[in-house]
Amino acid sequence: MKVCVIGLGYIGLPTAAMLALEKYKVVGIDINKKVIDAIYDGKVHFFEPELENILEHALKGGNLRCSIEPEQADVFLITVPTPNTKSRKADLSAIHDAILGIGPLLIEGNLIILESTSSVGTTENITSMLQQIRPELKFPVYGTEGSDVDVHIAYCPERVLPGRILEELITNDRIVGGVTATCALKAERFYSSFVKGNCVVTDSRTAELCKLSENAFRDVNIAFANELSTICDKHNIDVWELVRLANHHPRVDILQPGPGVGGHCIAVDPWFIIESAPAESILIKTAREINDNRPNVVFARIQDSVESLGRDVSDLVIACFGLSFKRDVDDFRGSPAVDVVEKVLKEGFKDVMLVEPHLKHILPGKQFSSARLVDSVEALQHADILVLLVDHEEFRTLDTRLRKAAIVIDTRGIWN
Ligand code: SAJ
Repeated sequence: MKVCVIGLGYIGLPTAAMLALEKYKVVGIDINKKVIDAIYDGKVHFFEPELENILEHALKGGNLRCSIEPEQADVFLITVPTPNTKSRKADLSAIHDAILGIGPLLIEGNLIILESTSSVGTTENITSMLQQIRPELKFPVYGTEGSDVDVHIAYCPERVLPGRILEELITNDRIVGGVTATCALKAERFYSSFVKGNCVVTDSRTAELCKLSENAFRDVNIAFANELSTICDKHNIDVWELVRLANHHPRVDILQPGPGVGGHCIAVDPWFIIESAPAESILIKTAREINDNRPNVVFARIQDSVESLGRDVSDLVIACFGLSFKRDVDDFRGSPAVDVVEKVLKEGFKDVMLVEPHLKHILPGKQFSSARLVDSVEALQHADILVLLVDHEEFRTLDTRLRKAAIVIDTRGIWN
């Protein structure tokens, strides 16, 4: 069986490599030729444990090829990015482009699966698009049983955690939402061939909202933890101890407070819900605002600590630990740590040190060019203020007793 995976990013590339090792014939499609050239050189354009290794096996095994043009296949998997526009609207243009690309290639018996995070109703919309592009083929109609169609279409959201993608691709349960009941069963059969978790069948609309709800749930929970953090500051209580104690209750599971929510999923996906039902999404929107405001809260703490030292900012050295959007990844997109450092850089410190094991250099003339990339030891020895922004493994084991700094702002609760 041949699978055409469209979009070779964080989800598409690991999925393509894994399917090739499962003995599917796979062609991976990406509009960026540089991405494809790098893949053939055995290099992955982002860090994910084990991925380069698995990619090498998949390419050597002969079941994986890459191309910039989609080709005919039995199954089309769409794994393209769906970001937000500046005005917080879902940008689904990459999905539409993928549909325009595969529409002319479709033949009877094909299965199309959308995995990209999408607004409610997107799978039905792409089905209507395809019906217009290929009027001679019979496409499914949402809500019907739909056994007599030529092409089956389903929505099966990706749910893997960056840093654990290869494991979770196989072990996570999958939500399989068909445009019709038969579409769901066809897609379920495909996933069951390589997924060890349960494949739970539903309709495409429910599956779309299910994906968005999972990420919005996490966002709301983190916002709750962040709100507790400011309440604890007021009462001079250690929020991490509070959360640890509360979580001893068998039905309480509060997440960890931090400098904000970053990346391209949790901080983005709730806006898909808000856009589609603004009057009804009060809690979800408030949580977004609380989490988006966290870098300002951290920066205000830095300003307070400068004041408490009673020295001019131009006389102080500050060291910020971590820039990525979360621990142990090299992804800086939407990182709250980056937000905080950008504010720090404008403040006029004598020296701004950055410690980030996942950053090789700071390029002259680019973002952070007025900061210095140093190792942990140098930062501990010379900085007057230490700000921990990301809980990378390397920072957990650091002996902060060796520090010169009078002030330590630990936004992740690993040094206290
Ligand atoms: N964060 C906290 N406190 C916590 C947990 C996370 O502040 O207790 C912050 C992180 O530091 C980071 C942000 O939240 O800045 C998001 O990190 P994450 O690890 O929670 O999530 P992502 O964005 O890497 O991946 C999420 C996952 N969704 C859920 O856990 C519900 C993943 O399973 C999804 O596949 C992924 O979004 C996606 O692609 O949608």
